[in-house]
Amino acid sequence: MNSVVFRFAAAALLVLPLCKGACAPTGLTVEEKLKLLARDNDEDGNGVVTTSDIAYDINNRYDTNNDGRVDESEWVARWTCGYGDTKQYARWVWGVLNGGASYMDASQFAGEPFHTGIPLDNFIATNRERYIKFASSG
Ligand SMILES: [Ca+2]
Ligand SMILES: [Ca+2]
Repeated sequence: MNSVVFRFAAAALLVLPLCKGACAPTGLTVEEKLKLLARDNDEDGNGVVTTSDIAYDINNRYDTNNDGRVDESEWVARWTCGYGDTKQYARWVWGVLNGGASYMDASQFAGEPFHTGIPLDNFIATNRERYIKFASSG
């Protein structure tokens, strides 16, 4: 193997775990979690959460077995690792968003409001309300 290819392969091995494996610290405040959610759900940074932002997030941060869809265990793994949330909260959000279905995939986010895009402030406000609602549900 020539040294350029070797260095590229070595760099890829270093970066890969950071893409799917690096976890947020536990004990983040809600506002800190919301900043991470904003970053992860507006991949292109244009201030709007769109179908393509969500597809990127699902494919690169949730679908760890690369079968094109997200199951509850992948969802829970992402929320506990990515945001330091509890499994209980992750499962609750899964239920809120997925309505009892077994899988989630990017096609579910192809229509409105994601087609036009959700302003990031609204997206964050919705997620803030979920944290508050869950905390108050005991
Ligand atoms: Ca965007
Ligand atoms: Ca999957």
